[in-house]
Amino acid sequence: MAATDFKTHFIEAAIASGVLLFGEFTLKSGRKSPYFFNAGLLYDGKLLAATADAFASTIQGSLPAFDVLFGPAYKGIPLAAVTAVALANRGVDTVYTYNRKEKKDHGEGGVLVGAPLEGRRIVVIDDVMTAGTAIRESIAIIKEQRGQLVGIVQLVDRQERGKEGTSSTIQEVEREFGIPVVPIINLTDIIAYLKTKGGYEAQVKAIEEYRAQYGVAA
Ligand code: OMP
Repeated sequence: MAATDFKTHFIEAAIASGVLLFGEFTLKSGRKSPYFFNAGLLYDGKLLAATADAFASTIQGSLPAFDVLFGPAYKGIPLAAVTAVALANRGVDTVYTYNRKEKKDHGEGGVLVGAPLEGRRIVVIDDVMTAGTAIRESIAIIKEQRGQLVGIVQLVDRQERGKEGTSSTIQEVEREFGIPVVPIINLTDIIAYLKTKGGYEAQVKAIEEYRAQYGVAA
């Protein structure tokens, strides 16, 4: 499937399965948003397979060589796992790791599950980027474990302003950590889909107002 076909198909399926919702949502950053992307509801096998393929293509096309996929808890965990499978199906051997939200002090213990990160090149696979708090938490874990971050792939870039307030969160993270951050879909794709589809005029209006307040130019 071509990249644009994937985007249209993915946004359509995400709306149909309630992964992409319209209404009033308070975000982690405190911003009040007229839409929300809930990767926790991405439980349809076919849609997940298509998502894994998109992650794999993005990694192969836009990111440097790496050793480990890191999927941050919770929503990044299945995304990293299915992406490792999609890469294996393409003949690319890789390993993946995720963190626990709670540190375990019995059994095997520790904060990480999966491949060790120390001394290895890491790509982060995650769901949504808004103001950058979640991704900075992941980067801190990788640093603590002495892994080398080489790139980030996000399922959805909301194209919002970062903490500094002028450039986008993605640009801020790229600058601060000197690595590429590549989204699979972004808000521009979502708006374009809604406009082409028709019948979403009120939602588009609300999203464009929100974008005027918190967004950055595409
Ligand atoms: P930041 O930490 O502000 O970048 O927000 C990203 C996190 O917010 C994601 O990892 C999600 O937990 C959550 N989120 C969504 O899942 N979907 C959205 O559409 C928006 C958010 C959000 O709260 O900004």
